[in-house]
Amino acid sequence: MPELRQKLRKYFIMGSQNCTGNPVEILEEAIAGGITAFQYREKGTGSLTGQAKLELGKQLREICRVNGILFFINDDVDLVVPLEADGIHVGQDDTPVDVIQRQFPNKIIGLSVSNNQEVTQSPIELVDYIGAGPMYATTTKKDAKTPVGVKWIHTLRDRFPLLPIVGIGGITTNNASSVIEAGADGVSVISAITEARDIKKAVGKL
Ligand code: 3NM
Repeated sequence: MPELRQKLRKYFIMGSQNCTGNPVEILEEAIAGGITAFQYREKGTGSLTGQAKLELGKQLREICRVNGILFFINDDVDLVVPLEADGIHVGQDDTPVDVIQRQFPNKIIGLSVSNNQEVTQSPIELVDYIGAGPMYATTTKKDAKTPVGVKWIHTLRDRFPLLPIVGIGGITTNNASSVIEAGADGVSVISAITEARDIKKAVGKL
């Protein structure tokens, strides 16, 4: 578990819909900058489907494997086996955690929680890490909830002293340190990397 906490420190999430440039090059630059985990999230307007989604996933997966970076799939249960993912991340409205845990007993499972009610209704004991957010306002996820701020990290850390926790949503090179100082093990970001003018520098500052 301490090892997972370290590996979630700089957790880059991306799909082709988030990239103006080549996703493969963006991932390679992010790795050169020092990301520690990657999630393939091919979702929303402009995202790839079917074979194209699988093919890009295979390329990104291979880059992570070669570089020793954890590779996660966002909710896309069907991609876990073909892409040999290390883990899967789900939200409250996705495939239930207990179903995923039974289907993939050896995969890392991440779950998003935004409030106490979601914690109460979730089997946290089956989860390897939690994503807490949105920390700040974000335009990347169209249906993102109201920002909960770093107070939510404090609340979760008090309640789960040893569980790996990552903050997500609206995290930038300027506010990432507040999320870590509040008790998170890592920061999950999309636009802070995909929209950075200098990706390597941006990752360094996260
Ligand atoms: N999940 P950016 S917010 C994928 O609150 C995602 O659960 C969120 O993008 C949640 O780093 C979000 O560009 C988008 O704000 C994160």
